[in-house]
Amino acid sequence: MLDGPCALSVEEQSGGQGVRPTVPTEFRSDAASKHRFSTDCFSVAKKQPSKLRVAFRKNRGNTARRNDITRAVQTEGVDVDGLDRGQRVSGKGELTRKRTVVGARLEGDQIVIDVDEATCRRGRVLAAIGSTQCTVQADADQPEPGRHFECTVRRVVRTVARDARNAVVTGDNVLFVPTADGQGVIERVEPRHGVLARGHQYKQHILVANISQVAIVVSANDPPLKPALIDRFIVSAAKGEVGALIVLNKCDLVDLADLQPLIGMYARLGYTVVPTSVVAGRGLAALRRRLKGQQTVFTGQSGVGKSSLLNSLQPGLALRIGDVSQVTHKGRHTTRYAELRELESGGWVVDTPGIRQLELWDVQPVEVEGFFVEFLPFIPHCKFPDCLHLMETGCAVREALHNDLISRTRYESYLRMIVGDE
Ligand SMILES: Nc1nc2c(ncn2[C@@H]2O[C@H](COP(=O)(O)OP(=O)(O)OP(=O)(O)O)[C@@H](O)[C@H]2O)c(=O)[nH]1
Ligand SMILES: [Mg+2]
Ligand SMILES: [Zn+2]
Repeated sequence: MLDGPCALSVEEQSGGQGVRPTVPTEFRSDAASKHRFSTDCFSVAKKQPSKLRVAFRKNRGNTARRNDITRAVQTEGVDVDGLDRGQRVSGKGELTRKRTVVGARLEGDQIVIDVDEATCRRGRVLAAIGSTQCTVQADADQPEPGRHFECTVRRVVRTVARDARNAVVTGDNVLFVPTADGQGVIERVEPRHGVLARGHQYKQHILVANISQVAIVVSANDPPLKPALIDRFIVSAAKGEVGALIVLNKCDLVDLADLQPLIGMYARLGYTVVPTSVVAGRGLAALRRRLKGQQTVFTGQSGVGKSSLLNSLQPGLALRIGDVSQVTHKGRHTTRYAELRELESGGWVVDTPGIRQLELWDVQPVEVEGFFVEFLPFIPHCKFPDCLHLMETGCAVREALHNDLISRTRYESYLRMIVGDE
């Protein structure tokens, strides 16, 4: 469970008139805000600034020591009492370093760089390797529609990103300038809507941007089914404010009757479960229908068949497929980076590398309950308003669990997210 540090703050520079920081959502009193995003960075209310002061992480030179809290306190008097688990003290020159970016404005909490749009083309990032090498597909209404360009990224695009790693990600809508034949430079990343992110080494890692739903792919067997991972993905999708769909692949390996309790449980909670088998050609038409007109990211453990499913849906995709180790029953991490593809039947899909464990990003313990839809009717009946449904007396959620109104598997998933499972 991580609470991400804010690496970026933005100050108004253009005369200071008519601008005030809005109150971050965690300080608002309305009840609904409890289950919504908490935003680290202030947004500007009225006039858009022409210049921004950006406090940025160094993206060149030596990185400041990140873990030497003692030294930081001695030299800079950093307030360590205010730190919680997700935060890190950084040495001088990191969070304090600011740079003026001329010609940029804010949209919500996202910085948009002003560019000469007449000289740029619009496109979508199909794949981003290390945020510096990206394949961009020109949009349908642009010159050379559908053409792929191998693009580098303008340094300012990395500077205004909270973390250079997330400067350009798969799925981004970008403005780029073609340079040599089939090459170009990305000049701007448009504000993102719907992202799938995870925590990685105490930082947010955005896996993919501009998606409308997550297809959580699990296999009925080989590798074995892990319901806890499904629940983590459900929370992650809800946090990213995108829909979730459960794809239960490799149904040819089991008797589907054995999985009915699981399918029924998620169906009762309102999630669509699509049983599929690439081998038997089962469920593919149903899956295709669910993808039509959507921006879907396929995610799940390695070896569950994400790439195989996508290839079966559209054979021309030719995504690489690996086998599952007969010794460890784990996949071999065949897909190495997120790849976006346009479907002929309408919609876009993203194949992603298999993951071992999903670390949730920026999800506070108090908000996890809000992502478990079956808890919601009981939460107002808990004796204590800040009940975390662990051992508190008068907990209506635990009472519902004892009365079989909440499934034990789901409650255990909730517990793991609150107290950790290591
Ligand atoms: N029996 C069976 N095997 C399948 C099915 N779908 C995929 N496989 C096999 O599962 C293995 C892994 O498939 P991939 O498509 O590479 O899995 P992935 O989820 O993309 O894995 P990563 O790229 O490593 O994350 C391959 O040997 C596939 O042939 C299925 O429906 N039934
Ligand atoms: Mg794959
Ligand atoms: Zn409770």
